[in-house]
Amino acid sequence: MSVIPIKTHRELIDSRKPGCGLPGELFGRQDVFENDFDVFFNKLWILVGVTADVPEPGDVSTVDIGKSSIMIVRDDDENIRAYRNLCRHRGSRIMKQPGKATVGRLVCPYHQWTYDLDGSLLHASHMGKDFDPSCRSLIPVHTKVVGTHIFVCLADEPPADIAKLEEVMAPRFAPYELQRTKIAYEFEVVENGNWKLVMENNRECYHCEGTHPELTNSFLPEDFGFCPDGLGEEALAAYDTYVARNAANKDNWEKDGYICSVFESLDESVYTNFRTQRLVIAGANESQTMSTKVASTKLLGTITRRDLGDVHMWGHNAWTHVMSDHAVIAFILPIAPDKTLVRTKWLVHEDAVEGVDYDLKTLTEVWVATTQQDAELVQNTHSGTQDPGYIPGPFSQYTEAALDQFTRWYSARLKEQGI
Ligand code: 3BY
Ligand code: FES
Ligand code: FE
Repeated sequence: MSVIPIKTHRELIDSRKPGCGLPGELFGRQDVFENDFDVFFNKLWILVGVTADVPEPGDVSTVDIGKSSIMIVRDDDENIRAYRNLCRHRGSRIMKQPGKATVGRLVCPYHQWTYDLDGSLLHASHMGKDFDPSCRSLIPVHTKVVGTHIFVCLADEPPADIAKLEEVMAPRFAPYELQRTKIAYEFEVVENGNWKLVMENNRECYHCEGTHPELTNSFLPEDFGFCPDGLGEEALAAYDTYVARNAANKDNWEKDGYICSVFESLDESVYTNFRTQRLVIAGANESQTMSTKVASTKLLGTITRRDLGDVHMWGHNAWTHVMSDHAVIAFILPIAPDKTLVRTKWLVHEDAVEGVDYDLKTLTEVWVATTQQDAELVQNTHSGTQDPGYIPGPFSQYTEAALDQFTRWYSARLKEQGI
């Protein structure tokens, strides 16, 4: 009996036909998952939260990233810091489970070693006079806050090109004063699919028209590519109207100083993979709601006009939409080859009052529905890619070019690590 040799991770990547999807084993295999986790979640910058997770000094948000657990802390000087959730004594978790808490000090539940919010060890009993607490501070995690987004990097030497993301995004987010927001709602779903399928799904809107009735009320799939071939006159005229409307909006925004241009840092040489653009919203052009009008009448930051469209930002583990009245920020954390946690947070002005300035259902219904629909799409696709009969098909060069780009970036980042 002949035995088919098992392909390596690299052989599987290199077996991809140009312009087509990845072979199914890259979504299902445990060894591939572990390599992926190490390269894309342990070595690169990832989005893990927002400043409103820890609004006050002493607030702690604990996030599990694979086997690592981190504590995001607001210190007494209001700075955001992150530490490994690891006691420097015998390694107990300091915060026992993921989630949020408020503390005066960080106290290990095992032998009560007590740490200041700045990470220094303040108290450890029974350790004798030769014990030097200054060598036992909590292990810091590299942290970068851009707008309200909290990025961390678990590597010793984090990629320097997060500076580009900060340079491009900080002025785009500035008028919204995203640090003066509160979390109106959080939603978590474990999608039954590989993290790459979750991100691929997010990088195209080919599927939007057929699967996201709520989102396409306000979202324009054309923003993510359009193929004119084979369309009737009516559809072509509608596309021309869309192009003209976009151009008019962009001139109008730029005149008021709102940055609109596309910026992409997606090619094989970059570590911090991201894209941004100010997108036009359908209808009233205000917000991703069923009516396309604002969900919160208390606008963000110093904003006075409602029709600012949607500043979107993709990263390799996240997507964000910032509108005049609210922001939707989502990120993923892989759990297993076929399980990916997706966390979504809706931010409104810190003084906005539910029931007065906004209605929670109006605010959240579009992205709750969209996320549930996407979870089903990802589950179906993951399942299909694990079928022995699966043969990866071609990406649309019009609406799925970003997937090909993502796949090439994925390959390059692994190659650099010898995979
Ligand atoms: O959240 C997003 O931006 C992506 C991009 C296109 C479709 N999708 C909903
Ligand atoms: Fe934390 Fe002992 S393990 S105090
Ligand atoms: Fe979708």
